Amino acid sequence: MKQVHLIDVPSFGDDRGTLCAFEAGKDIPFEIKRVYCIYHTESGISRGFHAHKHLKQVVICVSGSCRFLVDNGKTKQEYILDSPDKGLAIEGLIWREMHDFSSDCVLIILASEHFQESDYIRDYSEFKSLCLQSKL
Ligand code: T46
Repeated sequence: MKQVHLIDVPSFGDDRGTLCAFEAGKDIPFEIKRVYCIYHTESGISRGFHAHKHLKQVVICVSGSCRFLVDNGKTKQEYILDSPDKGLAIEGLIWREMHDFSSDCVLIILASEHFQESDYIRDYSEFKSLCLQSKL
């Protein structure tokens, strides 16, 4: 799926622990305008269930794990996010869902735009018809 890819950054471990870094303009394929976190999601709870019209994002799991589903209206793909040195980059018309959060899961999300509810598509049938229109 060309609108979604994993970014791997090197991690530097020594006897003090591990450090890894995502650099704007190098690893992150957009100017970062917003950073938000998702945490304390209880097991059995799922999140997301929407797409974005214009937003680009990179999702990094800095603690624990979750299953992240992406859907371009034709194909669905799942990623297990479980490491701070991997970022899931998403752009374009992609439906996303997050499932199977571990109790210690913390996601940090880097976003290309400020928060705007009007950028969300929260209805799956609207998402599907926009996918069809965008392919015309
Ligand atoms: C996404 C996935 C991965 C704000 O006020 N500011 C913000 O920057 C964000 C992201 C959300 N909000 C408000 C909007 C809702 O009242 O926080 C509340 C929870 O947001 P939502 O239900 O959209 O959260 P998720 O976890 O379903 O989705 C979030 C992002 O909204 C979304 O862009 O791609 O994480």
